Amino acid sequence: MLDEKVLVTRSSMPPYEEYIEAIRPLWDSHWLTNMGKYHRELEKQLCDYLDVPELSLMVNGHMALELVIQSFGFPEGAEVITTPFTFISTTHAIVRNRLQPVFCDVRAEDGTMDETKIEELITERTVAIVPVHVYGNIGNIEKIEEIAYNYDLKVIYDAAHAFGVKYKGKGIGNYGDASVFSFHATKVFHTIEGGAVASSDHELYQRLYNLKNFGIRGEELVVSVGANAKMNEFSAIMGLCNLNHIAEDIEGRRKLWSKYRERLSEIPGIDFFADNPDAEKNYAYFPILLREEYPAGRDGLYQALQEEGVYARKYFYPIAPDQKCYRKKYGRAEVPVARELADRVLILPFYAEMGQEIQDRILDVIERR
Ligand code: T4K
Repeated sequence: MLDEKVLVTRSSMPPYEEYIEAIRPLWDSHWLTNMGKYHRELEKQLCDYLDVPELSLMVNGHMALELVIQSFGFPEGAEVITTPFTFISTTHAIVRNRLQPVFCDVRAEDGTMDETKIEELITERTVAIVPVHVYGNIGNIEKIEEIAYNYDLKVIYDAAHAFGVKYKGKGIGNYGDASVFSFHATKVFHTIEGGAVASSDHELYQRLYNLKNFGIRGEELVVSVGANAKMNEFSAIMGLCNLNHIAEDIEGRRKLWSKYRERLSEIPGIDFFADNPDAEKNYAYFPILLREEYPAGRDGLYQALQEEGVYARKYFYPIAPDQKCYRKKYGRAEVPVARELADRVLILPFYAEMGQEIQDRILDVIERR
């Protein structure tokens, strides 16, 4: 049993003094939110890091997704093809916009949307495709975008897990009509809570600005009905500090990732998701898939790890359409691959600071079962 609980992840923290020094100017300026100086600086630095021309910061990834979907003005009840194998936020963002999610199955090799099953789901009511770069995996995005182009559909990527991923040498936020990142405390890069939309459509940013700031365009001018989804200055400064350390953080993850892969590859009954050779990874999560040859099975391993104080997670089980809030509403989705992956997947603890010792103990438990 480990002395301390080991959770699936642990927020990276910049050195205490660095953050304290960085927030000190706020005590002079008293300017804490509403697109302040640090908000603007973070947007600028993130455009560089993510290799995107423009970016709109948001209070969190979910609101970014909800508002970007809203910004396209789809008619109520229109259909959006999406993936069942995701965090519930993706589906909620569609449904809370009064749109109908249509679940497309995923690819066994990487958990991303199965591009060969999209066309059969398209109807005259389909308006968009919302795929997810699940765990930072990049699927067949060329084919998805080709289908969208042929049927005049928008492609909005949920890139919550894909911070910093590059595809064919370009920042992943350059693909589709828009991409949404999450900067939640549990992510590779975080602003405590936060998120952003990236798009190459300049007009979209005007609509997003109105949606995230009450539609206010002047002291006496409100041009549209907007929400409040602005990132505050404390969060923006956390982001700026975390960006200073992102390279070493990702390097720490890479080392742990290689060790996990090396030792787990020796164990019968453990599979991994395939890497896309054209994508540069961000080492966001470490998912494994348990097969019958692994005697304890997924749930047995989950339990055995907990007995040793290690809290792995079953992201994403049950799949979104099987959750209580959707089960009755939309009937049973025909997504056997997603259901099978959800039954087999386990996310192992994985964060730069975890260190070799804890990792070895986790690996020992997995090997013993
Ligand atoms: N789309 C996708 C595909 C997503 O995965 C997400 C979020 C979103 C959209 C929405 O983005 P945000 O609105 O969240 O920006 C966690 C995260 O809260 C969530 O951001 C993330 N996906 C999801 C996959 O994981 P939970 O319910 O598992 O969080 P929780 O509280 O159980 O935390 C997990 C572990 O993280 C803890 O065991 C310890 C560690 N942790 C947690 C917190 C809150 C920390 O180290 N520090 C912390 O402050 O959802």
